Amino acid sequence: MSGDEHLTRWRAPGRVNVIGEHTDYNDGFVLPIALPVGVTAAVTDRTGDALLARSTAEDEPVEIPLAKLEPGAVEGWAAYVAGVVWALRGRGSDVPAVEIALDGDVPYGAGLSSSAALECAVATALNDHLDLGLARETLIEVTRSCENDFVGVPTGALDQSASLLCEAGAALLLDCRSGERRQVPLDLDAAGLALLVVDTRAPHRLVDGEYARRRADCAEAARRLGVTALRDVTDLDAALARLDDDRLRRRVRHVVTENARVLDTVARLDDGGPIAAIGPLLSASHASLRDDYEVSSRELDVAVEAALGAGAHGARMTGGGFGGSAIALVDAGDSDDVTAAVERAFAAAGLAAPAVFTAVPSAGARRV
Ligand code: GAF
Repeated sequence: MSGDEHLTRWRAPGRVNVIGEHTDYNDGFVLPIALPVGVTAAVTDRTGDALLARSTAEDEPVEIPLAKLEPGAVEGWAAYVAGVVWALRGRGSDVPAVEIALDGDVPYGAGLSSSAALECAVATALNDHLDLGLARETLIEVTRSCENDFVGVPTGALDQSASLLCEAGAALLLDCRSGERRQVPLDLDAAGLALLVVDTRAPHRLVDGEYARRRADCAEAARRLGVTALRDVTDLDAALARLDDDRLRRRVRHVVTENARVLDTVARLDDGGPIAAIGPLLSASHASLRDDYEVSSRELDVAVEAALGAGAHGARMTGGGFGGSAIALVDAGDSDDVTAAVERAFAAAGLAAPAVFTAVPSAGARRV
């Protein structure tokens, strides 16, 4: 790689979603914060006609001929790099041979958006280095296309939006239908609170088909109800009465009540009352994801129950589920006690020890 003066370095963060789970692909609302952990991408020019991707986490770099960039041609971590270049070129941006070097500290498989952080770091670094002039909204489309069309995981836009649009000290309220958004101040420190992240270390994998099945359930329910997306269900009782499939009824109930909980959460944050008042909404979200949407796991349930038992104001799984991480809103002074209670509960349940850390609402993707 050439000297440092030629480097374009961008860092894009992982995220936790405060509330609004499995609502993004139903045209609904989400409320994520960016984490201090992230992925840094450095871009340099190179001669020839191939892309070179290297990562400090991997032994070998991967070289990908630009002419061979197509879905299925690259596997593993390098697919997220290749997919961003593929999506940029597909929409007419001229991306020549470059070297992209990655470094990161988002725990992999923890449901904290390590792949979106990687995609967004690569996209913002290339946008800057090649002077592509693309707006953040376009970069969300590019990175989501990488994930959906190149890597082949049918996610919504929550993770990429969080990584690209979040600001320090705030949660991002995003309407996934209109793209309308607003920063909602979230000064946990001043409120004497802490948001704990419990990485259950039970690998979260969206590629196993369960995520796609939830999406298919929602699409089918919307079709039977005659609405564009479940976001459009305004009378939940009437909608439930029209569906005779119990599984679809539960999926609909989760999405509709979850959207309402996001808006309630924001209303409580807006009204200047105690931030801790959002706790019961977080816990209700978990119950809904566990019972109606069926995306929780034993580890996530143990984490949530132990945190609540130790005095957390609210707790829930965050992200896609099926493993990954939970969050707990606690009095800052109780952080150690809640952490110890969660660790004890994992040990008592015969589970491997979780990793617990504090989430601080941090900046979205930026040049470093
Ligand atoms: C994963 C997906 F990538 C997001 O798009 C979102 O659907 C989330 O699961 C659930 O809210 O993180």
